[in-house]
Amino acid sequence: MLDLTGKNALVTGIANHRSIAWGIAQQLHKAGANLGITYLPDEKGKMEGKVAELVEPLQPSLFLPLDVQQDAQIETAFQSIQDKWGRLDILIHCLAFANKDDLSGDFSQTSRSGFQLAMDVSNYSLIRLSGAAKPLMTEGGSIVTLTYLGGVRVVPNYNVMGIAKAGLEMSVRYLAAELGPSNIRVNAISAGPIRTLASSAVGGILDMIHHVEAHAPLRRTVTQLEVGNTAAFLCSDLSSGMTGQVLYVDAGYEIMGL
Ligand code: 0WE
Repeated sequence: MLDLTGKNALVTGIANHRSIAWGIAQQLHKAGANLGITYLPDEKGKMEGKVAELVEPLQPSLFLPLDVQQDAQIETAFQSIQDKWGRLDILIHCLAFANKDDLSGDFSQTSRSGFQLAMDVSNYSLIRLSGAAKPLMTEGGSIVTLTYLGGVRVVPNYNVMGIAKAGLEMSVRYLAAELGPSNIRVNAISAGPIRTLASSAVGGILDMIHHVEAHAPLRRTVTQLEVGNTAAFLCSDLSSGMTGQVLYVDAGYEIMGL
């Protein structure tokens, strides 16, 4: 059934045990995938140590620094994949960033540099990593990214990230159209709000979670492992006929009008 044995999967975006990317990595591992994990390098190497310790039980065969704002790091990472694996099958993109100042207050006051930062990290990085992955996905492949409802509807304070996610969802469609002939599928998961390092830094996230618990059809939020299961499905042959799609893993919240 859902079998990823022999598949080489690169997972980006793990920061700690709450990361959605961590939920995805665990489910891909459970399905038998061979993992490569990237982390965001910092000066003191703190992140490297923390993420290395977290992912150790999954026995990744690659562990690479990757700051998607650095072209040289992207090149080095994919060279390492080429050298070590020869072939890539799965790319998991769980990266987003905006200045905290741009996630509250008046959207009309978004700075040019803040807009560019959000777009670069949260949208362009998918385009760039997909372009780097394409020549390595010689037996087809699956690319999965994470999006959020705030990219298609106005969610208070999501602001510039909403514009980045709207663009990201369109990037998914253009990439799906280009990469389809190479049997590389590109899809997005639109996850409901989850307490993570990123979302916990946002004022009012707990109120949003309580709102979803009260109003979503399933009367609860979703977990990182549930998002991970959908990612595993999108990476497997069970979804071989799907590309360019946005799948909502949100306890049904997206269907509600009030
Ligand atoms: O996409 C996200 C998180 C995006 C995010 C969060 C932060 C917080 C800390 C991007 N950059 C930063 N930069 C920081 O300095 N989510 C879907 C979670 C999220 O973020 C929100 C939300 C939700 C939900 C921001 C405002 C309103 C709702």
